[in-house]
Amino acid sequence: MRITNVRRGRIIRISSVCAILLLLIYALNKWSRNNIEAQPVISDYKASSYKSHPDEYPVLKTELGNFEPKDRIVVKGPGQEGKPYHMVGRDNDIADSESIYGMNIAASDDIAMNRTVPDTRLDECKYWHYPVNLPSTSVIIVFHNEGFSVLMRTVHTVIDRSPPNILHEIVLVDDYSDKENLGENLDKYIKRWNGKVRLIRNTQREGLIRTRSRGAQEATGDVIVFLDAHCEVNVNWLPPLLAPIYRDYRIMTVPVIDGIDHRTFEYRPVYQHGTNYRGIFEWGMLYKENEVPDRESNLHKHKSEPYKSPTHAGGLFAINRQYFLEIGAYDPGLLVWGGENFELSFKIWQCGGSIEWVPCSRVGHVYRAFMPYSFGNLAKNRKGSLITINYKRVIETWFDEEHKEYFYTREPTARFLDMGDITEQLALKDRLKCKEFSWFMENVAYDVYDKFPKLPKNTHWGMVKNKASGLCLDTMGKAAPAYIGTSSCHGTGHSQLFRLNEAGQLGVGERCVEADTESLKQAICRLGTVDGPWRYEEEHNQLIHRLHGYCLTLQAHARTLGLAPCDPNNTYQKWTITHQKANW
Ligand code: LR7
Ligand code: MN
Repeated sequence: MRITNVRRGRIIRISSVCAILLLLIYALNKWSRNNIEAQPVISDYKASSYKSHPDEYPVLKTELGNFEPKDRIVVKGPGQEGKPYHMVGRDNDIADSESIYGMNIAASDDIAMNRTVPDTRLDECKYWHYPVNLPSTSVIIVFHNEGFSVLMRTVHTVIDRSPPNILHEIVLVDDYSDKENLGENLDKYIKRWNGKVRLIRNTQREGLIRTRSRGAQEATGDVIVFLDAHCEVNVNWLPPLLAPIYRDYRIMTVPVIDGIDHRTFEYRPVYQHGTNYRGIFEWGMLYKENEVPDRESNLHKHKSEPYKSPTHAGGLFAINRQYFLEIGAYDPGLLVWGGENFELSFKIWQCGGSIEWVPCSRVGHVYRAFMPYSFGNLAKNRKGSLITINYKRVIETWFDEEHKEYFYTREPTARFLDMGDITEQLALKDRLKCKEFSWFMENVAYDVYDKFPKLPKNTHWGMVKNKASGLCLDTMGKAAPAYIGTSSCHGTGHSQLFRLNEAGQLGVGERCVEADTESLKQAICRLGTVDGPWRYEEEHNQLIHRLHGYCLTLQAHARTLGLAPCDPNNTYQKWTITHQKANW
C-alpha cells in the first residue's frame, strides 16, 4: 500500500470543514432574498424506459481488472504524485489567491494539468471486473468564479482517467462568472477536445442547485456525474460508479472523496485506510459522517464493495439522467447552496431508489479555506438565513411531524422563516407514492439516533442576557472548542442563540456549554448525548450547574464568566433567556 499513514476519522475533519463553511454563511445571515418565483418541477418525463440489468454484478478475480490502466505516466514537476507544493518567497501571490478563490491558485497554476496522484484505493480494487456495456456518461461541472487552472485540471483528469467510449461528454455550466479568464479564454481552451467538452452559460446567477438541474437537462448521456469544479479524479474512478446504476437505474452512486489541500495542493486521503464511512445528519441538518454500522457492513463480503448510505456530502455523485429528471431533479425552490444533498437523498430513498457509496471510486476535492463568493441577488428581500430556509423546505417536504420537531428544537428560529411554496414538492411526493420518513429512519438512517438521539424539548431559547451588565452570552464567532464571551445583545445570527432543554443541556448550534469556576466554554456536544448539567432557577433567574450547585456568574471586573456560589442578591448571576422574533 502506498498510503500507510493512518488519519483521524472523517467525522471530525468533515464536520470542521463544513462547520467552518456554515459558520461563515451564518455570518451572512442578514442576506435576504427575492420571493421565490414558483417554478414548475420537471415532471413531464414518463416513467423511465431505461433498462436495468439485475444479474450483472462486478466480479472479483485474480487478474487485473478489465478497466485498469496498463501503464502510468509520471509527470515531473511541482505537486507530482500529489505531493505538497510549497511555494518559496511568494507570500503575496498566496495571500491574493487565497483571498479571491479560497485556495492557492498560484500554486495550482504551476502544477501540471496531468500530474499523477497517489492511488488511494484498497488494493483489491484493482481486481474487480465490471460489465463491459456500461452506460454512456455525461460529466457535469457547474462553476461560479473558479480558478481557471483548477477548473481545467478537473476536466483534464476526467478525460485522462475515464474510458473514452463511456465518457460521452463533459458539460461545463458557468453560473454567471465575472472573472475575465473564464470568458473567451475558456471557450478557446476547450476547443482542443473537439466538442467532447461543452460549455453553456447562465444568463443570470442561479446558484449551484438550479445550475446542476439545468446541466442535467442539457446533458445527453444516459448517466450524469456531477463534480465540483475543483476536483481530480483518481485511477479508474468511473466504471465502479456506473456498475450499480447499470444493474439498477434507481441507484445513485457516490465516490469516496479524498482531500486536496487548498494551500499546497497535496492530494491525500481523509479517511482512515480500510475504514468505510457513510453520510448522515444531525437535527440541525449539518452533514455528518459515521463509520458504516455492522448492520450494513455485515451484508458485504469485501470492504471494497459498494454499501448503502442514508445521504452524501452533495457535490460528487452519479445518477441515471432520466431517473434524476423523473424525480423532479432538485426542488427549484432551493436557493444557491445547501440542503440539496438531503433533498435528493430523502427523495431517492423514500420514493423507491437507493444510495450507494463506492470505495473503489476515489475523487479528490479541494476543501476551501472559506467560501469566497457572495450569494448575489438571489439573497434579496428575504430575511433570515437562506440555508436554514432551504433546510426548512426539505424537512417540511420529507420529514414526518415527530422529526420536524427535532429540527425546530435544534434550529428554533426556522419555525418563523418563510420557506415559500412547497405545494409542488408535496404533490410530487404523492405522485411518486413515496414512503414515510419513519420508514427511512428505521430501515436506512438507523445509525443517526446512536449519534444524535431524539431531542428533548427546549424549556428556554434565545439570548442569554445578564441583568447587571445588560450583556449577552456570545460564541464570539470562534471555532469550538473555545471560551464563550459576552457582547452587547443583538440576537441576530446564531452567535447569541442558546437553547436550554428539558434534560439540562445548554447548547448553541451543535455545541454544548461547559463550565468550571474559571471559565465558560463551548465544545461540540458529546455524540449520543442530549442531556447536560444546567437548570434554570425561575425565581432568582439563575443558571445553576449541577456540580456543587454553583451559579453562572459574570465576574464584573474582568468580564470573565465562570461558576461561583449562588447568591440570590447578586445581579451578576441573574440571566434572562428570551428571543425577539423581529431579529430574524
Ligand atoms: O452560486 C454558486 N454557483 C455555482 O455554480 C455557488 C457555487 N457554484 C459551484 C462552485 O463553483 C462549485 O463548483 O458549485 C460547486 C460547489 O460549490 P462549493 O465548492 O463552494 O461547495 P462546497 O464544496 O463548499 O460544499 C458542498 O456542499 C454544497 C451544498 O450545496 C454542494 O453540494 C457542494 O457540491 C458540496 N461539496 C462536496 O460535496 C465536496 C466535498 C465535501 C464537503 C463539505
Ligand atoms: Mn467544493
